[in-house]
Amino acid sequence: MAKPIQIYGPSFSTFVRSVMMACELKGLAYEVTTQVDGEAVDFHTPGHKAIHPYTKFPVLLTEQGPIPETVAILHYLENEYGGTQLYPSDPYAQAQVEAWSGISGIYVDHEIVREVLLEFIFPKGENGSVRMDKVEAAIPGIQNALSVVADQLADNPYICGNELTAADLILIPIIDYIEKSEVAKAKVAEHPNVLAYIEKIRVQDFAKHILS
Ligand SMILES: N[C@@H](CCC(=O)N[C@@H](CS)C(=O)NCC(=O)O)C(=O)O
Repeated sequence: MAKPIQIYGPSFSTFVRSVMMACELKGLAYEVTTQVDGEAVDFHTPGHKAIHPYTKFPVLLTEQGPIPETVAILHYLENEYGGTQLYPSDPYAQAQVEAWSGISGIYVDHEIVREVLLEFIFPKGENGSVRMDKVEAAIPGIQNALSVVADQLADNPYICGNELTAADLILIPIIDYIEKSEVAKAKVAEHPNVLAYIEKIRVQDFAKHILS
């Protein structure tokens, strides 16, 4: 029996979740791990730097060596394995998936995850408190990101059209977290199509255990 695919990182990470969902869609057995070659490797240590030069996760651990960066991992899974297709074959459609993977993983991630959600997970205020002034200042960014997503979903059930693609896998965990957050749940509700999008995804088999 083939060894399960090894995903280095914590399962709460949005990008780790993107890779987990890709494995689910492709019917691949996988493990989320903090070990490399059978040895525990703590985050942000030299061992982590050896597999990702900026000590980020996820990193896919393959027989041929580590693959850092979510987009590279998703492409690898697409090229190496069968199962649900995550990238369309038409060049223009594929470029749209690349574009929306970048927009989701860089700009939407920045405005929602880096600027707001991480402040709740790793509060940097006095005595470990959440810096609510920072959070308040970031609300327009959340609104902007949600408007961008809502506009893109205006005519389509998925972020790049009628089919779920790799770009959705990058976006979904971000929208899931922000929709569950007290601070911005109401902002998501202002965009019924974004709310409908995440609610529709949450009940699907590939996502339900990961997003719960
Ligand atoms: N461009 C990277 C971003 C990965 C990333 O920022 N991951 C976060 C977790 S969601 C992380 O590694 N955070 C730890 C850190 O920044 O030290 C990718 O797409 O894989």
